[in-house]
Amino acid sequence: MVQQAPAGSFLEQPSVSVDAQAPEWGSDVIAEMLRRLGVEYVALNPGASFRGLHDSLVNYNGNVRPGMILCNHEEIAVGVAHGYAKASGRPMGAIVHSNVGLMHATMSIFNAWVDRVPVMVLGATGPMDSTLRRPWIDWVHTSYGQGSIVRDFTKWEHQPASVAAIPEAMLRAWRTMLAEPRGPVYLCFDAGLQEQRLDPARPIELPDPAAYALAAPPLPPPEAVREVARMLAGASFPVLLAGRAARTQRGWDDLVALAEALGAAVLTDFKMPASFPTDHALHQTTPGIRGDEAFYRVLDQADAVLALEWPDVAGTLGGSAESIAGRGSSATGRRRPRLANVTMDDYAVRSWSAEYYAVPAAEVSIAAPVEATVGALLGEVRRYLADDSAGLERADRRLQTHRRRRAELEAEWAAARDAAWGDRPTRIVRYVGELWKALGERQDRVDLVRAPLHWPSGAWEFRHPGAYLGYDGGAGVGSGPGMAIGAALALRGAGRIPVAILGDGDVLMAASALWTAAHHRIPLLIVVANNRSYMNDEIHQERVARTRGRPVENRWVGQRMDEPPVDFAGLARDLGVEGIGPVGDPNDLAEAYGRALRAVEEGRPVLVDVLIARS
Ligand SMILES: Cc1ncc(C[n+]2csc(CCOP(=O)(O)OP(=O)(O)O)c2C)c(N)n1
Ligand SMILES: [Mg+2]
Repeated sequence: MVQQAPAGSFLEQPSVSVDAQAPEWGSDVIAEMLRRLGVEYVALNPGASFRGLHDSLVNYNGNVRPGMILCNHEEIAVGVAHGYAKASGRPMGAIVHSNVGLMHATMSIFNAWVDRVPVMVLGATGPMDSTLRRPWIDWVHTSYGQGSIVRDFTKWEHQPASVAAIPEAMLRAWRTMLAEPRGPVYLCFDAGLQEQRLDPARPIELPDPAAYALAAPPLPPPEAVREVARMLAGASFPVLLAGRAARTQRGWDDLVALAEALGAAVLTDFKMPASFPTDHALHQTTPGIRGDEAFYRVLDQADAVLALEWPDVAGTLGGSAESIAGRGSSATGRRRPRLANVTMDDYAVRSWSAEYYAVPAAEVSIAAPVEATVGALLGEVRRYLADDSAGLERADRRLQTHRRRRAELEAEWAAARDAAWGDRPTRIVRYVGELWKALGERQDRVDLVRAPLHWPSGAWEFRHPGAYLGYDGGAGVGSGPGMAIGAALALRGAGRIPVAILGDGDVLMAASALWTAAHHRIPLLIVVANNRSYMNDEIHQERVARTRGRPVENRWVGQRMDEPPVDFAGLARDLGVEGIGPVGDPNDLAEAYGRALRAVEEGRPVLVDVLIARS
């Protein structure tokens, strides 16, 4: 019997009552293992290649643990799982149809790979035993070695060859995706095996996952930690590059304590989740997708750098605020501070994509999780400085210098904000600043799950882990809506306010995700930063035109999304999400955001379309 879950219940989806039973069909084993692994949700778009599994999830598991999240594109389904894992630290599943669904999902799987986020992708194939194939479609949807299309950007892909082999394969997938560095895995289930009736005389052995401990992550070698502590404590201008550096409050607090003990400047990267309080005096820049002038001014002074899961250390040290404009970043050796690099990335180097970046000239490299390393470093640095009054004094002087510089920066940011506040069309400082103001006393409960590539300084502060979840890993447009909804799903019922500020191009590419938020009653606020253009690429065309002495006025051709403009609020409404806007007048933002935040607090997804300046 299908029952509608009462409004406000945790799962917010139909659950089916079923009696506890032993697996009868091959796919019941998969469903049973998902339950045993504690998978809370699977995001999916249906397909006959996993109709066996679909039946087991509904009629064997009762559509709980995992519950289905219905998506209208596989790219969105995997994006939902990606966002969920980022917000909760727990993986969920995504189920994709044989070959075609997996092909749709590839970009999102790549994103999760680059972002080091665990996602359990389950798929299917028509029967390997050709005598079991239905005419036509099972042949079209059978492929040999299907996982090879995602092999280069998953930690493991596999197709178990019997029902009895499924439990072990699922255990392997689980522990592999959770071992550091984390990442997505793909398991492909033969439709013939899913639909195989099990022989009651030969029961399948079902393991208790608790008996298979996950591997404990490596610890940083004490000698290496001591060396780095010496390097930092002895430096005259140490700098911390805080990348994916603090998942937990403990890690966050340790990093703050380390920076304070050293009087070190801290730089963050907007591609990475929040790791350091942006309103701290030692935070010496705006979190940016690339370094701005303030960022490089700090780096230019560094004589020792500690990089913590930082994306492209060599490129950063060789770069400048302008380096994105041209080709080739590095004047190699432009900056040569002493460098300590803490990253697990050496264990994720593969050949197909180059997200390993250039080899940085690190004096010490530590392949251990950042939080454990920072915790150990903090103890060592404190020990060094306890016996070194001159060192302590230097750290304190740096702290004062950074405080003064931070006050200068804040004055610059405020001046820039004031200058642009009244501009029409609305500038980013205004539409972000107004939202921060509208949040008011709710600021400590907001989690910014996605944001535009450019971020205004001093307009919004991150003060706890999860305050901002970072970018998508692979820089794939269309990832925003799914990831935002997945993060909001993880945060549902936790008293948080998930907010995603997404580009109009990003939303348009995956707009059907809005329906999923409406259908599953997932509260979140989506702000469309609507410049009616693929603006990032207009800017590129302008640069190329300038370099070539060609007319920059043509930069918009093949980039603009007007004539007709997209009515995002109308689109949202059509998909069951409350739509507000377009808001063209910046003075109307406060009211629009106020209304939207009330709706989110009442448990509804809402979209605000904000018309913004093209720049
Ligand atoms: C799948 C994919 N297609 C194309 C691109 C190239 N690209 C990078 S940013 C961008 C523009 C995105 O437009 P929008 O979301 O409106 O943001 P805006 O640049 O206007 O702020 C494009 C097309 C990409 N990164 N990924
Ligand atoms: Mg745009």
